[in-house]
Amino acid sequence: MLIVHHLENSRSQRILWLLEELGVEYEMQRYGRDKQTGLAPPELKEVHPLGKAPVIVDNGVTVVESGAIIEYLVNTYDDGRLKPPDTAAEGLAYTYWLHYAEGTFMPLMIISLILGRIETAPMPFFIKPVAKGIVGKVRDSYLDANVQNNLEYIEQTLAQSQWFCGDRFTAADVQMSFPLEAAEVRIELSDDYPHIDAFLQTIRARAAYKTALDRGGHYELMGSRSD
Ligand SMILES: N[C@@H](CCC(=O)N[C@@H](CS)C(=O)NCC(=O)O)C(=O)O
Repeated sequence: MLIVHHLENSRSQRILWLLEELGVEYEMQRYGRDKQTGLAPPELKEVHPLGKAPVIVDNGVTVVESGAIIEYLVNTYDDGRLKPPDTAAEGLAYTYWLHYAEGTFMPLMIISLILGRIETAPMPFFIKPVAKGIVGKVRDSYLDANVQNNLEYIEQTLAQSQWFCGDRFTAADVQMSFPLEAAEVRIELSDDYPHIDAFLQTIRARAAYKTALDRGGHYELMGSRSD
């Protein structure tokens, strides 16, 4: 039986969703985050040295890294529904978005999370304005423009077709769901990015997404509108 090591409120939620879309049976091992740090518990290091989620174990093979897990699952269990042919233009788009999610977009969300943590960290009162000044500088000189640029790019993509690889739903949409849910925690998407907002509403209406939510447990991403 395939095992998914699932960390609450995390990227591994989309792996549960993909498994539901594929109709693959799986067992779930659920881990809670440390209440103060938000980090994964040490037990996850027993599954893989990096101690991050998601991790899957299938037939004795351990697979980590969301994109690699998605490729493995689609190559092993899909009947051609969730991946466009390699030769088609959609095939290139599929590979692109599968990598883009973690390679380009998520680092911006992590920077945003860390800056938010610095702003709210307990520190001597005379350090606070200095810390806030540095955080503000990083936001103004790098983060905000990059997040906006990327969201505009994604918005244009979804204005042209309903899904990331054209008119059909693929596993690249599953991979892209998490970055967009992370962005949604920080930015009111419906104002400036109506197609991204519609994408999120559409995936949430899918039966497999809902089943995965029921199985994965409470799902609430870290970050806030001020991060
Ligand atoms: N790029 C990796 C990122 C893995 C990752 O950072 N996972 C987060 C969950 S959203 C995690 O395990 N965080 C807990 C921690 O860092 O202790 C992937 O997509 O699998």
